[in-house]
Amino acid sequence: MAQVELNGKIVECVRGDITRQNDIEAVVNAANAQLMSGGGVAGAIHSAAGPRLAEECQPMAPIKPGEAVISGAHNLPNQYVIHCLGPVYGVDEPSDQLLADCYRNALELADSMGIESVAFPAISAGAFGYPLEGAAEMALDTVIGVLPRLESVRRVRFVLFGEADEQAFSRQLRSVEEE
Ligand code: AR6
Repeated sequence: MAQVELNGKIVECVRGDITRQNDIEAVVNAANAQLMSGGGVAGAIHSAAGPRLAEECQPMAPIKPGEAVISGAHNLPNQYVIHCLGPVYGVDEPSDQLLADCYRNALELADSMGIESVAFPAISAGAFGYPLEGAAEMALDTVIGVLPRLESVRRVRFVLFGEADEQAFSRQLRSVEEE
């Protein structure tokens, strides 16, 4: 685990399951364009939230790469789910900009709703094939760039499923701290 405080706001990287972040107001889904269940994060979030999540999301679909939309969290232990469609690496171009758009749009949406804490998975780093180190760098750089101008968001947590993911994100966060 790695944690830094930047002007009173916390950014942290932990190993865990995005569906078990009980102390976080909004969790982010690495969604598909149709906002339906799927594999990975989307499968875990929809099965923990229950079928009413897909029902609520249906009118907002389809979404485009880089876009973020918000719904209730239903049976998840959170208040909201923010659904982001990450880029398919090497297909949705420019992938780096579209991945940055996901993090920025999700945080700005959370802030516009007065949300104080947001947990992200490693968007696009699973089925969508984004290389881990690049995904970690883009995620941390974007969040740390956006956070100072947000009014309500005070805590951003990255929840990493695997050990290699947790290490890559934590390393990236520590490198920010050292600057
Ligand atoms: N909690 C936290 N992280 C997780 C979890 C979990 N429960 N499960 C997987 N991960 P992915 P993408 C990690 O594939 O690349 C879906 O099928 C995983 O190890 O969920 O944006 C959708 O329907 C990886 O590091 O998201 C879309 O079609 C990261 O979360 C497509 O996959 C993201 O993996 C989206 O692909």
